[in-house]
Amino acid sequence: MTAARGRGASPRVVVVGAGIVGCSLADELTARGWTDVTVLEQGPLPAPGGSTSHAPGLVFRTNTSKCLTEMARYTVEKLGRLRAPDGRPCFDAVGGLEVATTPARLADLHRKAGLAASWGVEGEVVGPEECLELWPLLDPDRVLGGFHTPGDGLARALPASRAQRESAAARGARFLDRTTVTGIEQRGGRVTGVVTDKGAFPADHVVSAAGFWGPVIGRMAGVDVPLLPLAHQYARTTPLDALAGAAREATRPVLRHQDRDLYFREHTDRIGIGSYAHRPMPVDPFTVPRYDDAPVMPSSYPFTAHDFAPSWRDAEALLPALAATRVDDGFNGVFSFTPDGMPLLGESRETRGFWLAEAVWVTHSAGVAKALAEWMTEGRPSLDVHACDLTRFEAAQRSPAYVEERSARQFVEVYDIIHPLQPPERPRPLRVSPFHARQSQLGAHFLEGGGWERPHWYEANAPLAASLTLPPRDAWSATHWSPAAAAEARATRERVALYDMTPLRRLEVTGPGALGLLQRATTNNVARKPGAVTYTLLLDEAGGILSDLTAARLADQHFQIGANSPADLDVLLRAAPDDVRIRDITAGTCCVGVWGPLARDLVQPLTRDDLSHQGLGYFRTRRTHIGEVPVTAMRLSYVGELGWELYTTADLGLRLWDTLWEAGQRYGVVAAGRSAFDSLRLEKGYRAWGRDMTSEHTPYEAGLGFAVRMDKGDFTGREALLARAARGEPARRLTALTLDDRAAVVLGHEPVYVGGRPAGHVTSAGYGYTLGRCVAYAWLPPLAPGTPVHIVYFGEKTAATVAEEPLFDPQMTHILT
Ligand code: FAD
Ligand code: THG
Repeated sequence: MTAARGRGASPRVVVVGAGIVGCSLADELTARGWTDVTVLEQGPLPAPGGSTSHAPGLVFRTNTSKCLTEMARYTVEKLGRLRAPDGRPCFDAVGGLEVATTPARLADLHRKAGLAASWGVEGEVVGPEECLELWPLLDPDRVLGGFHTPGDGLARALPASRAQRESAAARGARFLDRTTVTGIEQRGGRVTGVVTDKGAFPADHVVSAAGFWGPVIGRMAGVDVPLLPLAHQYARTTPLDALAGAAREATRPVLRHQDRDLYFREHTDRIGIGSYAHRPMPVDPFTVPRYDDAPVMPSSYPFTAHDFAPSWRDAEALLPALAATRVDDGFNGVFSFTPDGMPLLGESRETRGFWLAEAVWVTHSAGVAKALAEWMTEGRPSLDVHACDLTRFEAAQRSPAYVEERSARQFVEVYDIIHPLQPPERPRPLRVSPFHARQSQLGAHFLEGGGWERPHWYEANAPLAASLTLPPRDAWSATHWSPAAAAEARATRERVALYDMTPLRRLEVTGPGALGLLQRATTNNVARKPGAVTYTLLLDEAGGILSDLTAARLADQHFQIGANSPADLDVLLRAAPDDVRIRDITAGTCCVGVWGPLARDLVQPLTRDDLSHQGLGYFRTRRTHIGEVPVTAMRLSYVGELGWELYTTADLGLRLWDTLWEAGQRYGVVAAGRSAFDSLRLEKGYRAWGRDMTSEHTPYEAGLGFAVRMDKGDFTGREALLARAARGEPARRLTALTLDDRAAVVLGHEPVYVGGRPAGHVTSAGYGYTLGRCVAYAWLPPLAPGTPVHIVYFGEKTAATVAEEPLFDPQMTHILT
């Protein structure tokens, strides 16, 4: 497409929507040299009537997600540099204050302060007096403390949109308002342009930055856009005496009262109040009135005072001075929610050249635009954005029923204290493995991931834990945890356990070009004889880790790939020539991991094939039968024990489980869940992609250099790795730590200090039951084993020590038997 337009010509981009996201994207694209950018907007500029047109613009950067925090940080920096026509910056760093009125919230603010420290956001938990100094209108009897972030504040969304529009226009971008996109044209699976009420616009790339109209634009392109527009109430009070004569729009920090789902900002002599406390009020994006037909603007619905009444009482309780005021004006403003609260970014798998920049807050707008512009112009964003990747939702998770249920839930829970393992309640169960009935009988405590019901531990194993001495846990780390997990870990190390590996993503790569594709797309040498399994990495062009894979060569032209995120399929599909076929076979198949020193005693009698160490060595695969069930057996284990992953089709899964279960009774087999699984892999030092390493890290930094074969010929990322190696030692490493106090635990995302100074953050962590202490992996500068560090967990310091890897079984005696 691009080539047809001649060498050097800038690709033609059409951006749908001139809200803050569309304007920022045009700016970021043109800043990177793409000049043929047309932004089409159905409403009138400068305030076209989408969510941006009335956003109160509060920016709190700290988020559980590092990616969102970095996007917010960039937005704040950029808007701080931009000037509005009145000469003032587009960001006003009045600071942020989140107050606690309950002990649970106060504890959570300490956790949040840890997140802020991990992601490099300045902030501190302050006492009630300091909260009152920052916000004198607060009721002194109500506030237990607060989290103060001096760099947060107010984004001026419309001036910021305008400033970015102007700089984009100066570099050649066109902005056409009162132009409604009505269709997306495509040929051969690629976009070729858009149709509007003012004519057609050819394009090589179309970006939907249409805010809550995203599903409407998506439908034109045949792409699901899993977001739900919801109305959210915002009101402004009548003037307050206490603010009379205020010279500036705002001087006090933006304020959150999350125990009551409220936030506040000043509007010179008034207070603006936003509420998430009311019922979810979904809006159908297909029937939203057009600009000229809307009473105010399309994103603004009439204020429903009765919905606001409880919030008003809560606001008055927090800020008693409000009693002398009332709601002067208010509205129900519409914006987007997704099933997991994260934006929807990236290029569609079905329609190439069709990109989404949807469900983005003002807070993250410039950061999102930068990431997407990098992605479009350079092929990758410099930030790890996998948590925002639109491919993360599978078919069932894109169904309207699912999107409505989950997205409304996100609205309700937006300010709730949510444990990192907490699964949403509905709609469940959604995806289940063939073993689900047996797991339920064993009292599985199911958590959910990727729509799958995943046993975390089994209550049936709780009695086994009675003989174990386990240190007591704090309430937070004891949530979604059970001593049964310790018993399951122990049984895996001492006897044998069955693990449901069904949710592990499986891709089938077949055809004459299969080997060539995997050789070019991944780092290890997979040109080995059928029967070999290879641990290999997917890198991007900059050498960042997109995934770690196992590639099992089942036949000359047939590989089975053990993968991580849905994006892995996209990466391979993009790189695949016509003579390769790639299918995601996860849904129709299943897998049991049988691991432990007695695994061979259990499995060998069930098959006529030789499963001895000589018969099927480590990282080897073969087809065999377990009883009646044809299986593909792969001798590898993420838990560091002898055993196999046994794959079969979904219809035979239950039979496979039952056969193994029955045969295992005399060996004391247990069913074991992810809680034990995670503990065991941490002891063994096996990294979890997405948590321990991402596209922001190279294999050498992540300790995965052993999976890179520089001598095998060219592969994606090789050049970049060479260039980086020439620059010397990596400045940071994924480092194993053990906690000094045997009773201490951390869970991940906590800040790590070396010599008392912030030095990095914990990626994943868990109690190592074999080691008898907590293991934590962390990104840190290179440190010698034995170096003392400390981690901060809920505001408390806990001592830890840099450990030598692997922590468990360095001689491999548990595996090579
Ligand atoms: P929009 O601003 O909605 O822009 C999309 C544009 O696409 C619209 O202008 C629309 O007209 C155009 N469009 C749609 N369809 C077509 C078509 N077919 N053809 C041409 N153009 C089309 N965020 C924060 O970070 N902090 C806050 O404090 C905050 N408070 C909020 C309070 C309220 C009451 C509301 C409603 C939202 C709030 N938000 C806040 C969220 C924030 O406003 C939005 O997330 C953000 O403005 C979305 O920007 P956007 O550019 O993606 O979408
Ligand atoms: N099983 C299968 N595929 C997978 C995983 C799995 N793909 C995704 C993810 N999990 C990959 N992660 C790992 C991590 C470590 C190992 C296997 C998969 C592993 N590593 C050994 C080591 O580091 O010593 C062996 C490496 C080697 O010999 O090259 O076993 O769980 N099917």
